[in-house]
Amino acid sequence: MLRCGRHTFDLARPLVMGIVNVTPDSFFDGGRYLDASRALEHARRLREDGADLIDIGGESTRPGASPVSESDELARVIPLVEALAAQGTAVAVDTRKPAVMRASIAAGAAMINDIGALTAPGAIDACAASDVGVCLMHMQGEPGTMQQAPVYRDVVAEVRDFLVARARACEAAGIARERIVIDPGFGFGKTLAHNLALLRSIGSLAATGYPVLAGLSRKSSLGEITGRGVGDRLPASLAAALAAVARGAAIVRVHDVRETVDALKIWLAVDVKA
Ligand code: 7PJ
Repeated sequence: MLRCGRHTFDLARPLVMGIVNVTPDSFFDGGRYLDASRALEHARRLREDGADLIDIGGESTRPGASPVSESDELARVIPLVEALAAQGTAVAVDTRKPAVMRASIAAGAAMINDIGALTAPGAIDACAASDVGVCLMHMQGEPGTMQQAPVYRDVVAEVRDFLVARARACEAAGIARERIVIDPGFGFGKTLAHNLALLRSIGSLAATGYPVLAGLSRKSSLGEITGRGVGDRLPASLAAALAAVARGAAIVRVHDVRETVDALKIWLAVDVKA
């Protein structure tokens, strides 16, 4: 079971988190949903398509993206969180800023999804003061420069040890274990080889006992393998989502919810879990 505010998820089947970026510059949907009503409409569509959670991001973290101020991020994100939460949608907010976390939680967010794994001062406390779920993601370096020369001695062990340490820090601060998700952070300070090693080893991350979220949707590693641009990575993304789930991922974070839900239905029909 995963507890996220008033939402409780059964992890017996994989969950789908649908992505809505309200940014001018995200790599796939940047600029498309900057208008709040369009973002809301897109989020509703993703819900209808079968998303269990909607992930709202107001800060692009792609290499070279410009930083966003706290007030801009709040203005982009909070109205959407309020509107979606009021409809009963489980909303995750993708942010690194404690002030955005606190405002999102007050607006009804179910989960805080932090690519910084709640390392900002005050971030753990902002989440511990509520009952939201938290997604702790691994990143090497900072978004602007992380892809320049990522180096690991043992990428799987380092990512796993970091995530377990962050999860323990959250538990020590009062965030119950059932509220915690871990994420290897595909593409965040990782080469293709690092990403593949982590994908192959999702089972060893899942063996920590924390549910694992995998975010591979349309990422550049898929482009490196297929030679396709970001707009032509849907088949690769579906294959990556299935590969992750087959190795024990509990949640997949995707742009293409309808297609992913269909792919998972086939996988579930074959790989029946009693
Ligand atoms: C991830 C994320 C991811 C989690 C982004 C993109 C780049 N949050 N936020 N995991 N990626 N938890 O949308 O591809 O992989 S931003």
